[in-house]
Amino acid sequence: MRITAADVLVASPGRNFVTLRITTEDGVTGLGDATLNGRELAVAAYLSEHVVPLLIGRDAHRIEDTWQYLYRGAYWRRGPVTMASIAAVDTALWDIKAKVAGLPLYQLLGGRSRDGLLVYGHASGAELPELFDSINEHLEEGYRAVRVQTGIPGLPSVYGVASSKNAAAGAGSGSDARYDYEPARRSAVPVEESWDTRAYLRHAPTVFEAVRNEFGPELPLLHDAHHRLTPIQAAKLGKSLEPYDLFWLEDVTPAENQAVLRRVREHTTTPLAIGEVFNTIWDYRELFEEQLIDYVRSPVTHAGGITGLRRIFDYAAVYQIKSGVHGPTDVSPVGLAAAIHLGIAIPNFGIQEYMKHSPATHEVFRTTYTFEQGMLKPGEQPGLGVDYDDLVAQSFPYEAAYLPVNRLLDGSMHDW
Ligand code: GCO
Ligand code: MG
Repeated sequence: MRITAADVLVASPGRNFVTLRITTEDGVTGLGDATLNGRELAVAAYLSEHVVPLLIGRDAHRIEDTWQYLYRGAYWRRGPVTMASIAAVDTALWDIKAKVAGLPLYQLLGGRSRDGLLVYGHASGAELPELFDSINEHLEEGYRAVRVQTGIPGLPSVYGVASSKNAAAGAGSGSDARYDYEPARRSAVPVEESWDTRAYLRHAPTVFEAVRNEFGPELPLLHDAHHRLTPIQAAKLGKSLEPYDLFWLEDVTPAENQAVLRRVREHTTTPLAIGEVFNTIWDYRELFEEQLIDYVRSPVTHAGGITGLRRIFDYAAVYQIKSGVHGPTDVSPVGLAAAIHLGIAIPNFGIQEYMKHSPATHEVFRTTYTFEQGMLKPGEQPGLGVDYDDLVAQSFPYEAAYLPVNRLLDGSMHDW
C-alpha cells in the first residue's frame, strides 16, 4: 500500500496547529500532529522539505521501518523538531493501518486495559476565591482530579493562571475568547513575565493548605513548577507540600541534567512527574533506572509518535513508573486522540492531562473521543477517530505566536 501524498497542514483555529495528512494509493488517509508551540513553522518546513519527499512511494504498512528510516536516516538524532516530525508520520501511519483493519487504533495496541482514562483539568486563580471557583467549576464539569496554579504576591502575571488579560491577548481576533489558560500569545515577539523563586516557595504551601481545608483530603491535586527551581529549592518545595498529599509535583527542575533529581528524591516523598519537553527514550534512562520520577509527561506528538512513546512506557513499566501524558491545548486533537488510544491500552497508565480545545479548534478537527464523569474514552470509529476539515481550516490562517519568556526581578533571564 504505497504512499501517494503527504500534506503539511498549518492552521490557527484558536491557536496554531501543524498537522500531517498521509494518503495512500487506495485513498486511505491518516493524520498526525506535529505542533511545536511557538516554533510551528520549523516543523512544517522540516516535514515538507525533508520528510514528505522521502515518504512518497513507501509502503504505508511499514511503520517501524519508516520510524527507523527517519530517526537513523537523519544522522542528526533527537530534538523536538525532528521528533515531532517523526511523531506525525508515525501517528498518521498507525491511523491508516487501523482504518485498513477496520478497527479503532487501540485494538491494534493490544485492546482495552481499562474503561476510560482518568484525567486532570487546569484549575487556576490569581487569588484563592477565584481558584476555589475554578476548582468548583471543574468538579461540576465532572473532573475527578485538578492541577492547581495561583498567582504569587508581588508578581503581575505567572505561568498557569488564566486571566482576562491573558484571555484578550490569547484570543487574537477576539472572536474566540479563551475559556482556559493558554500561554502562547499572538505577537511578533514573546511577552515577558517576571519571577521570584523565594516568594513562590513561601506562597505555594499556603495555597495547598487552603485547598485541602476547603476541598478535603480525597481530591487528587497536581502542581506544575515549570522547570524553575534548583535541585535544593525543588527538594524544599516537595518537602513543604508533603502534608497536602499531591498526586504529583511536575517539572521541578529543568532536568537536562537528570542526576539532579537524585538530590530532590533524597529529601521528599512527593511524587514527581517530568518529561513534557523530552523527546526520546534516552532522555529518561537515568530517571527510570534510578527510579527518580513517578510519571512520564511526554506526549505522542513530541516523543516520536505511538511507536516512540509506547517504547518509553514499556521501559517505564519495568520500574513501576506510570504515564501522565502532556495534554495542553498545544497538543492538537489528533495528538490527544493518539494519547487516548495508547493510554487505554497500556498496563501502566497513570493519568491524562485534559485542557479541552476551543470550539474553533473543534470546527477544524472533528473528534469522536468523549469526556464523561472525569474520564476520556476513544471512539469506536476505525483509526484515530479524527477528521480534518480543510475548508474550515482555510478560514484560520497561521498567525505568529510565542510562549512568554521569564526574567528575575533584577532583569536576568530565567527559565519560563
Ligand atoms: C502543562 C505544560 C504547558 C506548557 C505548554 C508549552 O503542564 O500543561 O507545562 O502549560 O507550558 O504546553 O507549550
Ligand atoms: Mg507542565
